[in-house]
Amino acid sequence: MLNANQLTQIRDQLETSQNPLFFYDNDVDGLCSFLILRRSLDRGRGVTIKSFPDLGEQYIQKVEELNPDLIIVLDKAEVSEKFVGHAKINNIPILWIDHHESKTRKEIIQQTSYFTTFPSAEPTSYIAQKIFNRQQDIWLSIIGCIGDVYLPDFAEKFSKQNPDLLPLNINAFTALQTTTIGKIARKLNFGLMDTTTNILGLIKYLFNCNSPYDLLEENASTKQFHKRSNQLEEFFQKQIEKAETHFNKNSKVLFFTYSGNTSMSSEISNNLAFRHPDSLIIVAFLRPEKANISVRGKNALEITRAATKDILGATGGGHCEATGAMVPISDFEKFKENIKNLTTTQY
Ligand SMILES: [Mn+2]
Repeated sequence: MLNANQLTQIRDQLETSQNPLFFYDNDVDGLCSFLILRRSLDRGRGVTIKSFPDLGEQYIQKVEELNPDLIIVLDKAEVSEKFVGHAKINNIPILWIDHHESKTRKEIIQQTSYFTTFPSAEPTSYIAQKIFNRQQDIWLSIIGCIGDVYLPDFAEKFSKQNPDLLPLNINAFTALQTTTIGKIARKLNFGLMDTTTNILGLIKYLFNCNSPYDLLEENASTKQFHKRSNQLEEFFQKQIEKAETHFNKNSKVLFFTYSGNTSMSSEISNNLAFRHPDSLIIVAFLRPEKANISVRGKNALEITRAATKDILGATGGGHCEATGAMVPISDFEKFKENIKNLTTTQY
């Protein structure tokens, strides 16, 4: 975890800024980090990052449009060189807070104020909470952390006050699949899979929410969020059912592919990993051009790296037991073959 001095440095940079512009990863940890900092500062604009694997150069346009005096990058492992270069030329400092291993070149990272909890890898919404330590934001940090399968140190206190949302003595993995907080985390991930206008509506509402109940409540402001997240929850449950009926129960590797309008490999793989804790889970969303892949289980990172190593244009990375990868569809069979070879020989 970052030390007190680092947290103070971050806080000072944020408080000095008059017009901060936040770029945050398009998931619940990224979203909650942004919300916590935005609520604490009471100023700044936010943009979800939809490019992968890096914060792409297409976001330079947003910087030019909004003319910030500070750029904050949250929960993103990579930032493109052109993006950093543009900020440098325009004298806009970049404050980059993350918890993933980064492959961005050192010389590029050094042009930013870079703070990472890697390799202990506490989520960004945990770091965000520790910067301002506001009691009224703890629930947001809990949701972001559970979404990233991490149980923060303030969870116990939260559980004592809200046993119906997060029971005491539960691990993060189980919490994500079985508790109300876990359900909210997944619903928020689904809520982010919507149009920009609808996401903006949700975020505006979240600026002023006081508790998870404000989000669970059905009202004019949450109507679209519930509609979208229920629709995707239904699709999600269907994929889980499909996966369960297709699996070869004797295999240690559970491979599941699906397609459709929405990629939710991360959510599906988390759920399947919870149901099959001793298996290696590989979930792939097949698109015309490429496959979005999530891997869960022991040695997931090693296996992901090894399986994408000899595939041109493939990217992959993440945490020890939870990774994401992208493979050109033309090489998807090769990826499958690599996994097969790796899991029969080495693991
Ligand atoms: Mn994260």
